[in-house]
Amino acid sequence: MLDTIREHVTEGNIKAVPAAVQQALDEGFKADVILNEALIPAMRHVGELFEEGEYFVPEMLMAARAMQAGLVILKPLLAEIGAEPIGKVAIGTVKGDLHDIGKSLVAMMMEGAGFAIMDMGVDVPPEKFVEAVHNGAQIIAMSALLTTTMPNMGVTIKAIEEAGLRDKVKIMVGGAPVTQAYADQIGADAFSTDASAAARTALSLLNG
Ligand code: B1M
Repeated sequence: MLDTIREHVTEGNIKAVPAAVQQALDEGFKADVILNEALIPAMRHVGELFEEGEYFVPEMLMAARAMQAGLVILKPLLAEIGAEPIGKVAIGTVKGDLHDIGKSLVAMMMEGAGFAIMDMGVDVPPEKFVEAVHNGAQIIAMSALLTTTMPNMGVTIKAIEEAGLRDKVKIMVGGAPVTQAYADQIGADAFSTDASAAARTALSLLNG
């Protein structure tokens, strides 16, 4: 049954995943086992297929949505058994920037990796990121798609510094115009090129 769920997620079969998850529960599989041994490994595999050039953004989005359809069923049960997320990420597209798709993909891949996600949406001002750190975010993940909005990543990092919270949080950045050199220049802890790499980066930030 877990193999079947993994296959459906990898294929992005949004209808089949919830049905298979429900069937697994009916057969006695525990919610955390379905999460950790089917949904999360399937998304990891999808990330690998993306990095190998076998999958593109649409396939990755379909898989992420299929996984989320399964998560809808599991979430209340996971809360009941107290399965803890591995960490808390607050993610948003920076102030002035309305591009949503890449940020949402990153959020989905991170959720697939086991993180609790606070998705703050688009056009997120620095003070909202600061508030997220106050609310327990261990990682701030900022996306920007415009060369004109990229500087707001640096402004946000400064705001977090000025609030005296810089040592309480790891900060990662990404988006089409962002580079490692830029991330270094503004004092971010990490940069990733795509959603799958971002999920791996978040894991290593948390462990390092
Ligand atoms: Co706009 N747009 N857009 N746009 N748009 C771009 C970005 C642009 C490159 C198009 C172009 O001119 N060739 C250009 C930017 C130029 C620049 O600054 N260098 C541009 C422009 C100019 C604009 C407007 C200013 C246009 C105008 O009104 N004159 C305007 C700005 C609005 C605003 O934000 N204030 C605008 C508006 C829009 C739409 C609203 C129409 C729409 C967005 C809809 C939406 O998001 N809901 C839109 C779109 C769709 C695009 C393009 C075509 C596609 C962006 C996209 O979704 N890509 C884009 C051209 C292009 O990229 N080819 C373009 C797919 C997505 C999966 O990729 O977001 O790069 P991406 O995310 C990747 C990685 O970057 C990475 O992982 C993701 C998945 O692998 N990543 C991270 C992203 N965030 C990350 C965070 C991380 C790590 C990795 O860690 C935290």
